[in-house]
Amino acid sequence: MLSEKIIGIQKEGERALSSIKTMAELEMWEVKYLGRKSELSEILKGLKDLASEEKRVVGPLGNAAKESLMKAFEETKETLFENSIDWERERIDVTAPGTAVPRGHLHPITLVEQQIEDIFVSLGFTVVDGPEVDKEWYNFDALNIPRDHPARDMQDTFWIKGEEKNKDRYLPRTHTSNVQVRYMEAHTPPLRIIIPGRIFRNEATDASHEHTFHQFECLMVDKEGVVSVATFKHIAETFFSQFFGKKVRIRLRPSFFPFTEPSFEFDINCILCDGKGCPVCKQAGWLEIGGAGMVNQKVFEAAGYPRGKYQGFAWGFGVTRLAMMKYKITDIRLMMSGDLRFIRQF
Ligand code: FA5
Repeated sequence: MLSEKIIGIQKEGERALSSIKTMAELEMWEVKYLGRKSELSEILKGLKDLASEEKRVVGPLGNAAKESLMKAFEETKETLFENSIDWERERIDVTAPGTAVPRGHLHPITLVEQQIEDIFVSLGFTVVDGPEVDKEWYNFDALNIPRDHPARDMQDTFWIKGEEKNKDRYLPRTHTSNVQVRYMEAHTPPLRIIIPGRIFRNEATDASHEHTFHQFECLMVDKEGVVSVATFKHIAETFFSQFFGKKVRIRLRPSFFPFTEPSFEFDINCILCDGKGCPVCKQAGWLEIGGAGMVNQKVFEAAGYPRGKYQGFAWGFGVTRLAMMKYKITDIRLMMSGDLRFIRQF
């Protein structure tokens, strides 16, 4: 009796399975034929109450029917899944041309800044950062430029509204020299640092002057008698020769900066005409690059160093102007114009 019933269930289940078309139907089928409350499960649960002879026949038959239905169920599930995939849509054409991903790139000033940093790091210098908005003290007073001194006029300054009456005002720095005393307050010589950064000046702009541009500062300090003007000249010549990839000579001219004594402007021989004279160097054979000098003892004092113990040089120049020379750009205003036709050339 039970054996016939089991065979009947199996046949009916197999027939029902063959006409199933969707996953939802299959789930219902599973509950009906293999679920915990299915007829077949009830029979198998009741095996324990059967006489042992009957058990020996019904048991294996019931388990075989269950296994066979489970196998058929898995096969149908697989077939339904495969049929549900739209193979045409999923097809990947490996020969189709790819879509180019637009790539960004670095600004010419960043490229030049990175090259400068690489050269100086190879010479044993450390790259130091500093605030773009700083106290008046670090930008001026600590560098021997007191509030009412005419030297303040050398760098036209932007003042921040509301700061005018404050004793120690904040201002957008007018040069990277603001980091000199900041760094020396926290470090004792020997020190070799470079400070690249953005600076701000309240200036009328023209082809070679911007109100916002990049400068670069170099500071090397050691005990009295170790670092001299000759050290500066050697480092500067080594740097510019590496930067332009050819031998560059330096020329010093006497000048004045309140934070250096003696002070000089320095020129490099024109890299376009090699010193012969051309329109870029205005036939002089030399190009003005920056300012330099031996650090004034008053600056060391402002940093808390004892007078006369240390000696060093500092120099600064316009990174923006150096980038112009390198890439032969004739108008500085292009650099910050945001004009993509210009930027995309680098
Ligand atoms: C200074 O800013 C000094 N702090 C440099 C210095 C550092 C001297 C350490 C001694 C010791 P100056 O104002 O001359 O100096 O500017 C330095 C360089 O910045 C110039 O030689 C020039 O290359 C660049 N520069 C100055 N003004 C502008 C401007 N408006 N636009 C673009 N570049 C400029």
